[in-house]
Amino acid sequence: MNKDHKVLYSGMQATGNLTLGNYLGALKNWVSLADEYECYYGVMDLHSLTVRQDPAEFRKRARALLTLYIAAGIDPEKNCLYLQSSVPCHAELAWILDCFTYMGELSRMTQFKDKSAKHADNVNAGLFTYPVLMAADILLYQTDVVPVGQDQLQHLEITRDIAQRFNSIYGDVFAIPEPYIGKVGAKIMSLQDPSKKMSKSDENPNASIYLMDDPDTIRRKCKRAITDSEATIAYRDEQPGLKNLFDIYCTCTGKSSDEAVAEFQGQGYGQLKEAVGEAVVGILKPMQDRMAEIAADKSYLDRVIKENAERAYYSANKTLRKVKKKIGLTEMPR
Ligand code: ATP
Ligand code: LTN
Repeated sequence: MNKDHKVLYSGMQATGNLTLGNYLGALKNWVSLADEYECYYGVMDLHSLTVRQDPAEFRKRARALLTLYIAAGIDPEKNCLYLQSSVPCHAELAWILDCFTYMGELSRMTQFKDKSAKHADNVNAGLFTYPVLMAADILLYQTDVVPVGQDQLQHLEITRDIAQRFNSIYGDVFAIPEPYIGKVGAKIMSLQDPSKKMSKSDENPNASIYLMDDPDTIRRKCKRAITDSEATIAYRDEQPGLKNLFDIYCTCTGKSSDEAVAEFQGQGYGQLKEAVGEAVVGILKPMQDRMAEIAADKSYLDRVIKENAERAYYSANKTLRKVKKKIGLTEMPR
């Protein structure tokens, strides 16, 4: 981990089956940032508790997500990959920051409004204070940049507001984080409705390619992707289904859209869909194989979980101790 570099923080929730959208839109970019920043990537298992989880399934899922980070190419020796719940400072700072956050601010969060409308039977207080826990995640590590999707920008904004409010009372305790907007904002759309983003909560399983889909399923989903009846190979907004297939193809192969359009000129949509399927299999299959290898070595993963949590705790606790001292909580006598 490069301590001379700026600090980068991000994470994903251990809920649902991750899709190709999560990989191409987030995880793949994280891999390339390791040399440039001191990176912390959390498995946000405390955030997942806003929804009821099956305990055994949940425990497996959190480990699997950490395994996926490693299999995707994030080196756990150079970066800090850890489970949020292994570092108690997150929950502790979240409580303190709760007392510096207003009900009115939290009521304006669009994710809260959306999710409480969707899960009207379980609008718990955790769902309401979710952004404060996220602020704690980020602020504990003196983070400079946070790569997040468009939907999380509002949470980053409230994080900055809370940090500035705290700093204006107690001095410069927290670094003020900036959003990190990736170079290619690969937003992958649903294969069945290209006006919607590919999402792990989509009810139609053909709409999303899951990272754990086997090669035949991936090929089949690509073949069935919705295109159009124009029968012309082009990369343009008027043909959104085709454009999405090109986006997937280009992000998987590293080709530009011009190169890809030239490659398939004169061919049918069927050939393009086949090539997209192969390109996705070419990326996902090796990653799945690596995941199986890592998962088979339980002691390796246990060691990664323990060592990285210790490193994360060391950094997080430095900030937490400073916060406690500033607000006047009693330090443990030596
Ligand atoms: P949900 O379906 O539950 O809303 P999601 O699939 O949108 O979940 P998140 O957990 O909200 O996933 O996002 C994890 C990360 O993946 C975020 O950084 C988000 O921007 C990114 N991401 C999710 N879906 C896509 C997509 N279709 N294209 C690009 N990036 C995506
Ligand atoms: N809310 C985010 C996950 C998340 C996160 C974070 C992202 C929790 N804490 C801190 C960046 C930094 C999501 O749902 N994608």
